[in-house]
Amino acid sequence: MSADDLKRQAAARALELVEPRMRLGLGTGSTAKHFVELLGERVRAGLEVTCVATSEATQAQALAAGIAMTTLDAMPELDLTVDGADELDGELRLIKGGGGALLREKIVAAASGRMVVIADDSKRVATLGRFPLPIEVVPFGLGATRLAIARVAAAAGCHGPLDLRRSGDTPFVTDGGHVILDASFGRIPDPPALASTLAGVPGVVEHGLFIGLATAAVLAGASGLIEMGK
Ligand code: ABF
Repeated sequence: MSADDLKRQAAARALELVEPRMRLGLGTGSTAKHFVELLGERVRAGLEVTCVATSEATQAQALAAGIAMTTLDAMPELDLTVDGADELDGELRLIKGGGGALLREKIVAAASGRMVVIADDSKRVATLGRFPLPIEVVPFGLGATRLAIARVAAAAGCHGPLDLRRSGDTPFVTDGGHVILDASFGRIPDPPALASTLAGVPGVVEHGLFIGLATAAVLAGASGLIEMGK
């Protein structure tokens, strides 16, 4: 079975958690895309839900699929968000932001009663950090912000290059108009410590460590579905 088939399986399982009239957060990325596609089929068959997207790309996909969309301003509390992840550990701590949508993804997840992660089982790791940690920063003062991040990260036991993400010849720009530094730490020994120290650096808008946000995960692998959390 291909990685894409596994992603679709995880998405299909998460769809079973959706109930009529739920307020949903829709994630971003190739796995979340399957979820939106499958949700669209249910909506066209009569399911009533109202959704908020975590990116412009997901918003466009959901609208095209006929899903009723609103904003987090109009609907600031959500029942359930279903989103992908770049890595997760045994405590449902995540690295997200490989697709560049971490800021909206975190705001939407934090506004949700439940957040279910859908992924293929290659995303599960013993220790977070193999996937470069995305850190969204304002473009002003990028050099100073990068230095400050390197200092606080080293104090939290994390060392490695902080690469400015690019899109072709120019820096990648997020939906919020910021840029992303990808931190190749290799391992993050204490994710909560790093998360709180990064949040205190001026110029850092958000980082891709999601701690205490995911309530469950559905991971699809060759031997079937693994469900974590509640
Ligand atoms: C989003 O999509 C991100 O936070 C994460 O970077 C990515 C996972 O992508 P995929 O499902 O394509 O592996 O959820």
